[in-house]
Amino acid sequence: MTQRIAVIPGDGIGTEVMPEGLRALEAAAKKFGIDLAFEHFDFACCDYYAKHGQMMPDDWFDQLKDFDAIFYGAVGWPDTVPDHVSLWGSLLQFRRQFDQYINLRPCKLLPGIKSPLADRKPGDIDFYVVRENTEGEYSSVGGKMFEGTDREVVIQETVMSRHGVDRVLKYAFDLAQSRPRKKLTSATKSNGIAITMPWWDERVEAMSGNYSDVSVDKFHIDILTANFVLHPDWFDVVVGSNLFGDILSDLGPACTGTIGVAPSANINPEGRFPSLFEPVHGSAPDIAGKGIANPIGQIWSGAMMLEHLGHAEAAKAIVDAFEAVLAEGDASLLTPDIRGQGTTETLGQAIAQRLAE
Ligand code: GGG
Repeated sequence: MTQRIAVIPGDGIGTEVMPEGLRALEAAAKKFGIDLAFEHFDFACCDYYAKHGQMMPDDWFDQLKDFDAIFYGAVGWPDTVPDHVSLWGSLLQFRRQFDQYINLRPCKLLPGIKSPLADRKPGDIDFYVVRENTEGEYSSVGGKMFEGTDREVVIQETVMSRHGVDRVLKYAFDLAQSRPRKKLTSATKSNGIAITMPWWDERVEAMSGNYSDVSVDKFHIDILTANFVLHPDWFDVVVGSNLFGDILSDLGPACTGTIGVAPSANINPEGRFPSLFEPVHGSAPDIAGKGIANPIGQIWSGAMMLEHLGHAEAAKAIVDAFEAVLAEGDASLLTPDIRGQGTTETLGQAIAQRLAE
């Protein structure tokens, strides 16, 4: 059975790491006899906006809805399109219209990479952030009054629905239950944000009744971020709102040495719509065009995509391959963010070669 993948490199380093993501997927597909058909799209990027005045064509939903998955790079080129315009015109549309309500972001200290935290070794940091992905603080509800005057008022509402919060909590509890430590941490700020966040805590309390074997911790986001740095080994599955999950899933990988390796899966668990796989990092204009971006975030996202599509063995082979290359630590192959002198391509090629062995 052919599985159809929509490939969207996006902006900046997205266009540089995507070929390495595809190289790894092709090597894994060959090794495990998987039939993947890649179709490339030039929208959901700021170049498309420059030509068309919008990030995507009007019929983007129909063009993409029948794919088995979407493989995305990065979005954003603030010199030409304001970041909120590029993000709301592309990635956030995918997440919302394809109801990808889970954003699953593993955070793992990999062999050969030095954590900026003292004395941490692989195994010490190994947790998931489960980010609510379609509502919360990322809402389009709000407005401006008296714009441009000194009476100017701006309002943006946080939107939390029982349906939306319960389904992400259920996913996070299920994930925690499936892991050896069976531990769930919920991120809120219920002392300061006194309506939505205490209500989130109540939903966690209610859901925990169905999972007597899962231990539950609740933290305010401020001390939780401190504990990510001080005690990353405490965490197993961390669940949070759209904004808190976003922040935690940049901070977590930073504690593992580089955000360049962090993958993510934007999942529609029911499979009604395609799920989307992308590195956590953005388009990184500061290093774009230099060929030095770490491709592992894209490659690992490809592994998550394969697992989602039912190819767990091939997904594991990709992870094993990049872990082996990292463990060997040949600095001439590794990218500068992990203390190497290599390029996006040297690291991507080494991983694909290892996969082919
Ligand atoms: N590859 C992910 C990407 O380009 N992210 C850009 C970004 O700013 N994302 C914000 C978000 O994930 O909500």
